[in-house]
Amino acid sequence: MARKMGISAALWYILLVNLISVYGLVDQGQGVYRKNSYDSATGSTGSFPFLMPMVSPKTPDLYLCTPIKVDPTTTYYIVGFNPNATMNTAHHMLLYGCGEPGTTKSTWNCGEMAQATAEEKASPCGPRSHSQILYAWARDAQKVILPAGVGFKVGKDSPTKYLVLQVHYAHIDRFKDGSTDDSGVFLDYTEKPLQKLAGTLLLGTDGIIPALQTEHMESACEITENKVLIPFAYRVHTHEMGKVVAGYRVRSNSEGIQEWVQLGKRDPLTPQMFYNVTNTEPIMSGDQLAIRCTIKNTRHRITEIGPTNEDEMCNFYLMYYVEHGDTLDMKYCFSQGPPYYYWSNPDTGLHNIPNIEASTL
Ligand code: IYT
Ligand code: CU
Ligand code: CU
Repeated sequence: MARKMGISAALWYILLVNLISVYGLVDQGQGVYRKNSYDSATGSTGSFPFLMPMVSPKTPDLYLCTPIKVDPTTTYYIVGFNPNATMNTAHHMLLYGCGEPGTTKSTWNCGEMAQATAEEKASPCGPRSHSQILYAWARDAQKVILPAGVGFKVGKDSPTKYLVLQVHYAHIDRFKDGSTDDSGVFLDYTEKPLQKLAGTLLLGTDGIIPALQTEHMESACEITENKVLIPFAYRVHTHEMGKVVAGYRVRSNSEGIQEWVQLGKRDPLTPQMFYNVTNTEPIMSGDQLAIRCTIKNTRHRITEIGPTNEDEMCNFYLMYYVEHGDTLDMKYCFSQGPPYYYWSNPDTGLHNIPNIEASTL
């Protein structure tokens, strides 16, 4: 929430910084890591404020990132996300789990759409680093609590060594007088080991959409790891020409007929947050996961998959947990997309494909 710089804000900031260094889940930069003694003793939940460090963005549509290094001596489990933002200030927020942050700075420009200007910019996570989205906020979305006993593992025993918060500042009028902002998210966490671990799988496509055409951008992967996944949330992402994004679990029944069970289906131009899946039935080895984005190219030229608003994207994030053991080694499921890959290609092993546009499936 935006705050005017003043004595109260300055005091509040000092208090916050103190709070971080004493009760730190994590620390900025190369600080000292302190254990959260009350937490490890009782197994209770702590709340870590992961907020923008009082920034005052000066360019419209800025995507700003700020990192925190997770205390590498301890394993933590994030069990809830409590947003501190309003849509008057922040257009969206994404929380990334990274192996390395995109830069060593305390804030940087990290827009996927940020064009190659003279200005420096970098992705939320470092190049070739482990990277996954843990949380997404838009449009005054409420607090998110993971299912009971489920957590995202971060820190010592996890590839997530840093958390990076991205805030999209669409309108900057309110910062003209020097006001500052501390949008972000309070992370509910525990040090008590949790059996049920949360993970995200990102399905998507590459490809091109011919001028003035509606394309189906499709991808599918078989789960080959011997794990049982309980899906609980999904998020879709396209740019402005996306019409529908849908995801399915595909499983052959005893007659050998493939049954398509919907995991989620949305208009991607509604707020791109995580929503509850439409079906929480387990996903098992041998099942396929299949996604489709329907994209309508209204331009008189080809549109490609790419990072800017002149390009498109087709993404379906599936958030799941496992009852025991580790999350999937498979983190991505991308296809070449149109004009090469379609569900209906003979070599995909997909049959009984639903007529998505016409049906409620
Ligand atoms: C080419 C593409 O589809 N990019 C997506 C998905 C993506 C996300 C992550 C690709 C990689 C990642 O490490 I995390 I490699 C994409 O950029 N999606 C945007 C965000 O920038 C992540 C989105 O809002 O979903
Ligand atoms: Cu945004
Ligand atoms: Cu995108």
